[in-house]
Amino acid sequence: MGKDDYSKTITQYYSLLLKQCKVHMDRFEKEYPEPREDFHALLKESGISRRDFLKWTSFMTAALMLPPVFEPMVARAAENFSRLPVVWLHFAECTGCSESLLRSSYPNVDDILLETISLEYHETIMAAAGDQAEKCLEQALHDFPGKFLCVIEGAIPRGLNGQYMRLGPKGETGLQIGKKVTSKAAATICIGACAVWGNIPAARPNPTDSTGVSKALGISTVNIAGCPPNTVNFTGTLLYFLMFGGMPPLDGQGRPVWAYGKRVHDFCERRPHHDAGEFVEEWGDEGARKGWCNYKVGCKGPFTFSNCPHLRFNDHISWPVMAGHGCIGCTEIGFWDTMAPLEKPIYEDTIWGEKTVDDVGIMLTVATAAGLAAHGLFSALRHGGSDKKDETPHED
Ligand code: FSX
Ligand code: SF4
Ligand code: F3S
Repeated sequence: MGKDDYSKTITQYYSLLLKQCKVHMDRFEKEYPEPREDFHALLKESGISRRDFLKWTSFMTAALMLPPVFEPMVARAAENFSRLPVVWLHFAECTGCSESLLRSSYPNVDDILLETISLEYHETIMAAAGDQAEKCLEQALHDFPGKFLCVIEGAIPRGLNGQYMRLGPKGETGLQIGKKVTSKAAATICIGACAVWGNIPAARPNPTDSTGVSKALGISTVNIAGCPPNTVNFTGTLLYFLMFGGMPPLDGQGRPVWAYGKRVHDFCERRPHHDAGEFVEEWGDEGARKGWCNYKVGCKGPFTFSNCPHLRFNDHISWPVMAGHGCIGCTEIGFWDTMAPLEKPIYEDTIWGEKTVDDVGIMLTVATAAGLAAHGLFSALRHGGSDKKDETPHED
């Protein structure tokens, strides 16, 4: 195919996609409740100008890997954000994910979007409690079957048939509530490493036999990984759902490719130091003061797929490496067990012995791109390629 034919095909593809998006949004506006909030009035109240909103729109469109012609659709989806009913469940976790999403001293467009979200049920922030809360949940399942999004924070304990976690006035187990709600949802989004893989609640020896939602309930989930995840990765995924009525392309671990398709190491501002062999050898040494690479003090950036260096946190202020620590790999499969010990480098016990960090990183990149079981490869890395079985109880 020539260059001109290729450009023509791409243009045709995007114009079809745009048409699809418009059809879906027209239908969405007909079928879903009226917006609960005047989004532009809220932006104004928060001091966010029209110009800032347009800047955000083009940033978000590019982040979602869409061409600029989709910017008006991203704006339209943002205006419709408050029409999408959401049921938000909490299982075994620290609630840091909600905290990170909902707390913000200087709200930006993403924070305003989350403020407008139509939360039919959210245990942490809803005023209702006990029976009253239970009624809100039943009402949402009754009013919006097949239309609401189920967002889940936290791992699900499976031990003793789920007895380690009982919730609500009826004392249902996490397993029961999870099944009941997700079976009626349009889609289930796991937010945070706990809901995705189990994380700390599932760390060895995992006495409650906790695991991620997908595995515990035997369903497919969209996984917004991280501990906690970045707000933008969540709002962007919801915007995509509003625009197309489905979830964005996902990688083999259920993570949206637009957010988790690239390695932290490849966009890290300390990468030139890594390539020049300039490493922090111990905390507080000269290298640390000069902002050199944190690989030798345990940075897992070469093994971690996430857009943290681009997006950063807290209104783009900082991210783990910029703050002086290594990336602990919180968006990666089997976190936390697979990344522990957090302040020790990984390559010391790899099957390749003294390979450079980049050699190992490239192998992981190739394996992930090829859709291989990254966990299997990772287990091999962590266990020195011996026959020793991966003992991670939540990842069999
Ligand atoms: Fe887990 Fe989230 Fe880490 Fe905490 O809900 S991903 S422990 S920030 O709170 O689930
Ligand atoms: Fe950055 Fe960590 Fe990679 Fe060093 S190892 S360049 S600190 S991501
Ligand atoms: Fe987590 Fe590493 Fe990003 S620790 S927040 S994936 S930089």
